[in-house]
Amino acid sequence: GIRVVTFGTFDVFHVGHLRLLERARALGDTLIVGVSTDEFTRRKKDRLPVFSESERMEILLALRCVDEVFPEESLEKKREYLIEHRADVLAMGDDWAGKFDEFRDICEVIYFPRTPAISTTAVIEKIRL
Ligand code: C2G
Repeated sequence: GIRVVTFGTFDVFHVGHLRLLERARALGDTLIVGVSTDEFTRRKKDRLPVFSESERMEILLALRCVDEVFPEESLEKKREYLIEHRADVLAMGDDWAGKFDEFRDICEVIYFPRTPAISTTAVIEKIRL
């Protein structure tokens, strides 16, 4: 079967995350999600996630569209992860458009349009008000 891999933090899970995962899953038979560790998230976003990596992985694994999860520790390991998980397709939201084209030598690389007007930051702001 076709193995699709995607990566992300998926903190404060929302419908933008869900739509991305469902579209990614629809590209193949198995969806494997690399979930950014707390430490990697701190470096990437300059703040700790609201939910811990084990909580975020638990939520993702419970979704019908997700088959497997693994911790993503850095951007530099992306090629390693794609090989290890035998990715046929790498699927990402288009906030990363072009950023992962270097992996087209080992898998198909697809960028999906982001769901407009929803983000973890927007959710945090909405609750804060
Ligand atoms: N997403 C989306 N629409 C939104 C918000 C997010 O389609 N409104 C998608 C993003 O494009 C991404 C996925 O949901 O593909 C996860 O988003 P984040 O948790 O913000 O992931 P990010 O921190 O960008 O991690 O190796 C790359 C990364 O670790 C990406």
